[in-house]
Amino acid sequence: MPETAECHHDLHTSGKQVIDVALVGNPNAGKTTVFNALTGLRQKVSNYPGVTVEKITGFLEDQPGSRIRIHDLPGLYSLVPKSLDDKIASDVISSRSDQVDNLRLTVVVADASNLNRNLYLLTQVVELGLPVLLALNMMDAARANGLQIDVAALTKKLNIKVVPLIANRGQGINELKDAIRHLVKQSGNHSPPAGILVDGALGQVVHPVTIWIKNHSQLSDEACRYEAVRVVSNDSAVENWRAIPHEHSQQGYTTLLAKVQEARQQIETNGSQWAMLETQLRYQWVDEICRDAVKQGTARQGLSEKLDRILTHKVAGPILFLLIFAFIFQSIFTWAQVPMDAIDGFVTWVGAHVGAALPGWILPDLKDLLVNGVIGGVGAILVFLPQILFLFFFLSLLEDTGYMARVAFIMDRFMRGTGLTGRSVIPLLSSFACAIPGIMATRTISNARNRLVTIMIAPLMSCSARLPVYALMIGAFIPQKSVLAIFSLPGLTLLGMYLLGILGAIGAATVFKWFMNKNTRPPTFVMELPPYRLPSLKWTLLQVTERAKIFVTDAGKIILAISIVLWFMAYYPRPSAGTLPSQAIKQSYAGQLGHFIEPTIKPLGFDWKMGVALITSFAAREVLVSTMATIYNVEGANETSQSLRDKLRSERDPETGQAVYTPLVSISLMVFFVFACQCMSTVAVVRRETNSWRWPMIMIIYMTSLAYVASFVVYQGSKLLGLG
Ligand SMILES: Nc1nc2c(ncn2[C@@H]2O[C@H](COP(=O)(O)OP(=O)(O)OP(=O)(O)O)[C@@H](O)[C@H]2O)c(=O)[nH]1
Ligand SMILES: [Mg+2]
Repeated sequence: MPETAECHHDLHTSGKQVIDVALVGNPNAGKTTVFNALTGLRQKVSNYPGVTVEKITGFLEDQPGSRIRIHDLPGLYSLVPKSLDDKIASDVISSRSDQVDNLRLTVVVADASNLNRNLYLLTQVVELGLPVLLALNMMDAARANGLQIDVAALTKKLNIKVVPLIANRGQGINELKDAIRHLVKQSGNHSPPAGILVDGALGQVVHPVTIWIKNHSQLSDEACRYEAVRVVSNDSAVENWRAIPHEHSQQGYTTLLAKVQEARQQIETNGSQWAMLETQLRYQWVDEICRDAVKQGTARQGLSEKLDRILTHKVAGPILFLLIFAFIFQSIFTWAQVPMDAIDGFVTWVGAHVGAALPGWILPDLKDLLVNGVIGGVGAILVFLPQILFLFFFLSLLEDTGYMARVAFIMDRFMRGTGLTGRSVIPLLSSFACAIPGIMATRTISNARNRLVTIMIAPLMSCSARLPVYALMIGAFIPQKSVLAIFSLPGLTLLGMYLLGILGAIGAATVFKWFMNKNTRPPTFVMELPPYRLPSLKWTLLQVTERAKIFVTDAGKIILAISIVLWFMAYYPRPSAGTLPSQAIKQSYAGQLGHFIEPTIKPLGFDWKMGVALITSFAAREVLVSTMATIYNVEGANETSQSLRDKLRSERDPETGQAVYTPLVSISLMVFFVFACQCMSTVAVVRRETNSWRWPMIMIIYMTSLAYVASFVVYQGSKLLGLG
């Protein structure tokens, strides 16, 4: 979280002037890896373009009292922004951001294994006139590709400091720190770096425009030439000069237009395209630099290409995707069983012992609150922590290896009908962990309509908060049968819930497309496929621990609060002596509330206890589990040794004596959770990202209706067919 990163250091910096340093570079070049190494923070790093979507700030890890503030920025290919995250980055380094007011140095982080394309951005950045440092990252990958980079020659050609790095192994980081410290000290007297060549014939062609700009600005001669090129090859750059006040009326904006037109005509006569002028010049310059500084040796056979031939294959690709996910969900059940049982035993043990150890003078009510409300409620969720951790672990592995980028590629085909492209897939896949980072990641989508649709469907992807609910229901009611020898029924049921969410998302996107704009064709999807990489186990585990901490603290607070409130509602008013526990809980406030809404949810197969849990889970989904636990604990105060799963299994309708929960009820409940919008944090983020209440409102209404209808169809439909 960026906020914590900033306040952590505020103590050291109060009263002193802070120097800002920005990290820029192409997406997936390793900026965040460099940032983490410089600052000691642990921001999310992953092997696909578009991980970082907001500015993140930390201080250079230094002697105490460092004043060098580093900004990690979203990746970008060019200073002409295309999407929201691009704009955040280009605004900061073009000094248009008021949060970064003392920018003294720009560090361009480049992927050395793809130097030409990465240097393109550098050619634009050096022209901004600030000191620039080139952090040449991924030297290991360059070497593996057979590239030999002559750092000294590169330094000389560019006339800026170049530091070679292997950031993920920490190599070169100390040199980079030294270079940053050195450069920010001597700011003001840096020698200008080399830039693109605007002389000879081209200089002649753009000369009139250069002169006009010179007469209308305070730019240096150099900068005027660069700007002239940009203006000639780019209409929106011309537009920028419209508002410039012009004292010499005959040289006003219309004159500029005429001069630009003339220059463009001349370029066309020479057989070039004016719109390509800037790009061509920059690549010419980059090529010339690389000619001297980079030698192409023999590359190792591309393993990435070989793997891609199978993994992104038209038929094999989607099948492998399903197999991989089936395997993951199955492992979540089997591997998590041992730690789950251990936590379960521990929580039950703590509950029993705390209850027994409390001194006699403590009010029995307070004792019950502690044991059944707090320990019981929070403990019920903790039991599912191992499964959530396994999910995070696998997702993180898939991202770090570069496989997630392939999934975007595979899914692009299936998304076409919805008007979305593979670009929306990565935000959707991040929503498997949590919809909030998923919604943030939509900032990389340049098409505004597609971004909005992706935001609206992201919460349909099953997030980790649904996992405890699925796991409780599947664990209690889906028999451990094997299917086709290698799969198990619980694992497949879980996969089914995730697929149902994906199908729901595709369906909803189709409907949104229909309402919003029927005729636009989806933009073509271009995404760089990163090379496959061996993930670092250490980093993966660090990221998983980080997520676990967030889950326990963030979710823990909500769960604790709701468990306490719920305990009060289930415990009071106290029944008169001799009332049966099942009667007492019915007469409690929670019981009254549950019975009030029972008629609405009965058609879905839910009883009043689930009704209460449904209400509380609108704050956060996993609260369902703690709510059920609290209600059952209060009801059967003396038999806490049973796990919640067993209590659900043995619950009988007091009148008919039949089981309240059947496999069908559990499926109906899971289906409800697949679709329902039960997360206040998501609603808040949608409100922020769309800047209106309209879309979050539409989201709550459409998701909840979808959930109700789907559960209804599943439950009543199966009944009609004589199932369950
Ligand atoms: N081989 C190799 N991999 C690296 C190196 N530095 C970073 N990586 C990996 O490259 C991938 C991208 O790293 P990030 O730091 O997330 O890249 P980024 O530039 O912040 O990406 P965006 O935020 O998407 O723009 C991750 O899988 C890193 O582990 C390096 O020096 N060598
Ligand atoms: Mg990043």
